[in-house]
Amino acid sequence: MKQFTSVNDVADISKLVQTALAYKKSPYMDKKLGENKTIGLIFLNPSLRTRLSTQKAALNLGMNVMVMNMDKEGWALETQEGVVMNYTTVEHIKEAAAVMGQYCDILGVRSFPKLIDREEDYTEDFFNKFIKYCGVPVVSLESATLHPLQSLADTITIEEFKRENPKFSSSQPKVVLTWAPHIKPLPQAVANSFAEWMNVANVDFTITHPTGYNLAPKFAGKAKVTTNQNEALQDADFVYVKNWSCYEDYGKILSQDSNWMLTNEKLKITNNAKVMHCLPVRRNIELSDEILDGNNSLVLQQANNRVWAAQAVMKEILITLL
Ligand code: AN0
Ligand code: CP
Repeated sequence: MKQFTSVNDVADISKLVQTALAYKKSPYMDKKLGENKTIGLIFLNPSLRTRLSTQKAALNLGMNVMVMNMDKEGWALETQEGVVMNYTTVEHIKEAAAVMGQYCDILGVRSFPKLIDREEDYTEDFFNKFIKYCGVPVVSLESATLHPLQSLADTITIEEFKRENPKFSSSQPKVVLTWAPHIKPLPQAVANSFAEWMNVANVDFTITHPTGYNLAPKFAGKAKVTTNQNEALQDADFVYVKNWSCYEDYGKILSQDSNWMLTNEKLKITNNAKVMHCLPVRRNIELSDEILDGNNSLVLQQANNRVWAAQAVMKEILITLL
């Protein structure tokens, strides 16, 4: 694998999931693979899980890790061509990315969308320029439109649960992605990415959200879509909860309807579904205490699987550098 920015970079998803689950059993089996290799993790936005799980995964592979909080400690980056840099930006991405590429064998980058100009965000302007100028393999730590390390961890979590439950050996699980309320406009990246991965997984996939919250068609793909949450939850085996701001009325909040928050009462409609969320979660806004503290929540298992997802991805990239 030369880069990891979307599901399309993965030649064999099932093999990647197997590799991750093998690392979960034996974290240090490839301790020599990353010897004398350096990964740089560049954050333009906050992070807990991505930052720590990716560092842990790199250490398990024997790599050196450098972390830079670009938003707080780096120079403000310019991305436009041909501008006179007489305002707030101090350094151009052309130099900054090229310099980081000289210090690192692999770079991980997190850069959220600005949620102002849909065209700029959905063409992944920042990410593509970073990839172009750094000259080394890039792992997405969440881009403007996608969060593939999260979706791989989510896929692993569903696969683990399927393996433990014989009923899924003959039938596809029903997976529902449901919008949830939030007080801030959030990226569509986690939802887009989950949809992209579920659309190629062996599952029956439905998306539910209030009117006006359609995801970009290229990510929603062949999923069933309904604005009736109760109808979507019927017989669900997994319910993935996430807020996102509007794609159509770009970056806007059209609803904060608390009826969309998942509760134990709503869970009764489902097939005793397991509940997933990428975290961080605002309790009693996006998800109720009773769900997060209850037996159906898989959120900590998902966070745990972030380590093995990152380790499997780094292995696939490292073997191309040998
Ligand atoms: C971010 C998002 O929704 O993309 C990161 C999630 C992993 N969440 C927040 O900003 C709260
Ligand atoms: N789920 C996730 O990516 O969490 P962080 O934003 O804390 O990294």
